Amino acid sequence: MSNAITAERAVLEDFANAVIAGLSKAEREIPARFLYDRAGSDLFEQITNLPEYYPTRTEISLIQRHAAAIGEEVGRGRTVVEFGSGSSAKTPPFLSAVGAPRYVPIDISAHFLETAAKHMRAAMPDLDVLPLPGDFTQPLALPQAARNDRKLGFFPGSTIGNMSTRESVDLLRAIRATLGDSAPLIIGIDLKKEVEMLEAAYDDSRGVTAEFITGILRRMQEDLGAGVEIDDWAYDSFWNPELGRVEMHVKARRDTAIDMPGHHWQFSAGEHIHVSNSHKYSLEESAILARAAGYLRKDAWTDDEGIYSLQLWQP
Ligand code: AVJ
Repeated sequence: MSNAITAERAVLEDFANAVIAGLSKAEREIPARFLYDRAGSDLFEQITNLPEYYPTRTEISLIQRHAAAIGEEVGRGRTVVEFGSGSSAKTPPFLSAVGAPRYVPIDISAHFLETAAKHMRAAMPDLDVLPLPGDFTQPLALPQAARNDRKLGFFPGSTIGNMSTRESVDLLRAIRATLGDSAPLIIGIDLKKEVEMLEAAYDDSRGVTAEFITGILRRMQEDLGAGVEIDDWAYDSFWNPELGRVEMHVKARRDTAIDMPGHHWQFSAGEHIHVSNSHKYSLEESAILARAAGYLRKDAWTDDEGIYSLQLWQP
């Protein structure tokens, strides 16, 4: 059996186990990482281009504006290690601005990693690209050739927003372990702001986010053969001020059920399944997050409206 098929089976088993565990809890949930299959990743890509979804374009303009100064500050010519590189769309301008000779993109999806590596080699022929497939929530061994390089971590996209603060601290400590004690980290962090702007970003007028989140039910049908009446479910999202996050749920429009071999879950009208979170931090809170993970926040660049930040952390 090929490695690709073995890996795909492991993902499906992981998905099935997570669905069974999550739907059997009192507070029903399905972890957000399962949103990003091929169709889901395409939808997320569309989200990043929506007028209401401010994070991507704001971050791109912050990178354009400040990457050269970042290069001066940390010293040009470091090997850039990107966590969760995905399609690496915003990476080439960053790499040129900081004068990176070598690039190590890390992603759990070997498929996206290969696409990104190909794209990057075509865009920057002089760059040494060493893709590393893996789960960066755990400390990883970097490719041999990059191990003794001066490194610069790059963690854009406000990916930590998906996790609770607890989980973020663990993840950031793993990143610090992967990079070593002397490598600075450039991280994108979305900031707290007016509720209206937050709620619109996660419930856009074209319904792309609704399709993305309810897509978890489609994936359960397609990949697990689950019995789900998709029309019985609606998208529901809201700002949770106590926990400082936008919550994304699917909500039963009427009494309904979900079935999997050996399992039957009943839902009353109005019941929720929690699918995703997007945590937001104030600048002060993000400095505390840095400290908890073993970093000092050296700089935070924000846009004129103060809605998003690009930060430089030093171990
Ligand atoms: C990929 C976690 C940064 O929280 O803004 C966007 C995910 N979900 N719309 C975010 C997401 C719905 C996104 N992150």
